[in-house]
Formats: sequence, structure tokens, C-alpha cells
Amino acid sequence: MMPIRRRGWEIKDNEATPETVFLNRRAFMSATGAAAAVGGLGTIGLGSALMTTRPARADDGVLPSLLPAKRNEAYVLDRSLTPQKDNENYNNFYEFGTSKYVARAAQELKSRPWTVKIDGLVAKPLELDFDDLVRKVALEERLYRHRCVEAWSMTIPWTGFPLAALVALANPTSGAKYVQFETGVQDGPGMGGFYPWPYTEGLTMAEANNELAFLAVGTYGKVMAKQNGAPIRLAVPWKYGFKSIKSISRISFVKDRPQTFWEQLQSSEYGFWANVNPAVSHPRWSQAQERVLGTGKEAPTLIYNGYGQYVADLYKDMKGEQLFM
Ligand SMILES: Nc1nc2c(c(=O)[nH]1)N[C@H]1C(S)=C(S)[C@@H](COP(=O)(O)O)O[C@H]1N2
Ligand SMILES: [Mo]
Repeated sequence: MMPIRRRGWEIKDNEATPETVFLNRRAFMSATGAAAAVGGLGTIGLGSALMTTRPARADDGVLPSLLPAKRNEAYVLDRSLTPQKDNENYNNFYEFGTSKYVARAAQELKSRPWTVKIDGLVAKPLELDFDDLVRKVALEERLYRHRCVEAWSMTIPWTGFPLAALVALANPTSGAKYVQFETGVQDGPGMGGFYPWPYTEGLTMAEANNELAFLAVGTYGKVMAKQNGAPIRLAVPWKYGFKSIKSISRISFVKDRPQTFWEQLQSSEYGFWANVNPAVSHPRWSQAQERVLGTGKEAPTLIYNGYGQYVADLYKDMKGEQLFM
């Protein structure tokens, strides 16, 4: 049940989803019938017919006219991009179910019209219409690695803009020490049970202003597929994937460190910092290696997922914190 190393695509899906395994055990332990919340496990495979690249949809708004955005060549990779079909057909989006095959279910997400509410410790709370927001910022493409805490990885061409640009728009007061993100998915078919919905995440102000922190609105030069977190999601590539919250509808500037979705579920396994580190094992598996999706191969995991030159300084005075969990 607790594989230390897993091999490519040979493994069964229910072994490839440690986050699910944890939740499933909780469900079995629960006397309240919450097992229904992980009912998706029983249907693995049924929803797995591949979603193919979609044409622009009627509800895509202004974004298609701004794409493709120019690639920012500063962010280089040492591996090839994950095939788009893998990126769009092997997802974590618990609001739509615990299986990896939620692409079809996620098409129910109503991603337009969409507003991002900005509140908390700011000069003036804002409600930004998604179309207005993407017109206001300078979109660019960045190639980033993505490392899930479950020991698999992808390499993704995102289109979006630096989170720092949104922080500047928000104009937080000096009392703001953290940024909290909340997902706008209110009634996904996977929601219910013991999960602390809505999905929330958080960063320090310094992390949010780091040049790597990115708000993505597109992938592979196109409008982002719904299963990847349309219309706007975070990409913080030096942290485990669960920090990169999807379908954001609220960003709050706060004084105290926010409690995140995963922290509330199991803080000893999925903490606030969640920086990638091959030397710090998850309590139930090693983080030394990763399955590089689309290749059938494993590769060594890198400290800060290879982004130490950008982010290591953020943590140099935080020795007492659980930075890698
Ligand atoms: N709202 C929301 N955001 C989420 C998740 C989720 O279940 N709900 N899963 C996270 C996890 S665990 C990962 S690995 C990535 C997966 O993103 P992808 O499916 O686009 O590869 O999204 C993250 N963001
Ligand atoms: Mo993940």
C-alpha cells in the first residue's frame, strides 16, 4: 500500500494516487457514511476516454484574441514538454472527483463570466472581471516544471502573468503578510463529505512577489482546458502541485498565515510550505524520484524542483519551519 518507488504507467491508478489513498482510508474509518465522498474510486477507467484539443468555445471571451502570447525565454527547461493529451487527461481536481480522469466531469465548470474578488488588507477591495483583468496585464508564455506531491511530474507551457502584477493592482497595506486564494468551484460533483471546501491555498507576500509565482490563464498557447483550472490558476513550480490552486475566484490579503485545504485535512503530510525536496520523504513514500508523465521514465527530483536560484533565499532565515512538507 505504501510503494517507495513506482514505475511509469504500469501501475494501477488506485496505487498512483496517494492523496486518494489517504482520503479513502479516512472514509473507511469514518462511521458517518462519508465514504460516498470518494465514490469516484469505483469508476476509474470509465471516464478516461481522451479529451482532445478543443476549438475556442463560445464562452472563451476576449482571451483567444490575446493568444498566443510571446514566450519569455528566461525560463528554460532541461526536459521536453509533456504531451498536451497527458496534461489534459491526467488531472487532480478534487471538486470533480478523486480519480485522475475528471476531464469530462470538469466540462461542467462554468468559467465565464468569472470574477476575481480581491479583499482583505487592501487600499480598496476590487471585483475584477476576468476579461478586464487579462486585458490589463501583459500576457506571456513560460515553460515550467510541475511536481505533484504524489511523485509524478509534467512540464507545461503556461500562458499568464506574474502574480506580482496582481499584487500591485491590489495595492495591499503594510499589514498584509500572506495571500490567501480561494477556488470558485461551488458545486462540483466531487464536493461534499469531510473535505474542508472550498479549496484554499496561501503564500507569504514574499513568495507571491517572487518572479516565478505565476497566474496562468492558458496552456499550450491556447485557452486553458477546464480540467486544468480555467479560467485562472496559480503556478508555483518550486512547490508541490497542490499549492497551485485552480479556478481562483478570490484573493485575500491577510495578517495571519491562512489554513489551507490540505493542511486542514492532514497537516503532517501536506503543509503550508510544501517546497519540493528530494531528501525529505513524504510520511508514506520517498520524494527522491518522480515519474515524468508521458515518458514512461523516472528522473531524480531536484531541490525546489530545480528553481533554487530563484527561491532559496526566501527561506534562508526560516530554519525552524517545516519548509519541505
Ligand atoms: N481547486 C483545486 N486546485 C488544485 C487541485 C484541486 O483538487 N482543486 N489539485 C492540485 C494538485 S494536487 C495538483 S498536482 C495540480 C494538478 O494540476 P493539473 O491537473 O492541471 O496538472 O492542481 C492543484 N490545484
Ligand atoms: Mo498534486
